[in-house]
Amino acid sequence: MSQVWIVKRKHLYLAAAVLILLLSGVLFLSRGKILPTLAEPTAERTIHMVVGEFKSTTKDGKTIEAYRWDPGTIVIQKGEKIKLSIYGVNGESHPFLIEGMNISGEVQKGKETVIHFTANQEGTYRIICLTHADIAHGGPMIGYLVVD
Ligand SMILES: [Cu+2]
Repeated sequence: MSQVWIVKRKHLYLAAAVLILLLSGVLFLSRGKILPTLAEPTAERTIHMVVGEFKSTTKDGKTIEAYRWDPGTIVIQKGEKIKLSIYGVNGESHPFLIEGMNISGEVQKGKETVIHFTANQEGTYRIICLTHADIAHGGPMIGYLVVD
């Protein structure tokens, strides 16, 4: 006895339903893969700084120098997660604070200092080395974090 395939309307509906389910499943999964990249603006951004030194000799033979944060100004988006990495090249130690952000730390020669923060308020924040804060003390070692 040979079998005869009888395609009923009911079967077509069932096949269509299964196909729609499979397609929506594939779309849902691929959508899930795209979403994390859409969420990326909240990821932490790394900014690199170096401690350097300007040094010169005046006409009368006097050596003058100033330690510096380099770059001297960084621009941050309001609400952006920041990883600030500071590498100490010149000078043994630079204890610092960031005004208005309740952040402090120390940069040492040959070492990387890393700080994490999110600036939620617009403004210009100074990063100040407490040892070299002005000209009289081998500075001004002051940098500017512009949050905008
Ligand atoms: Cu310093």
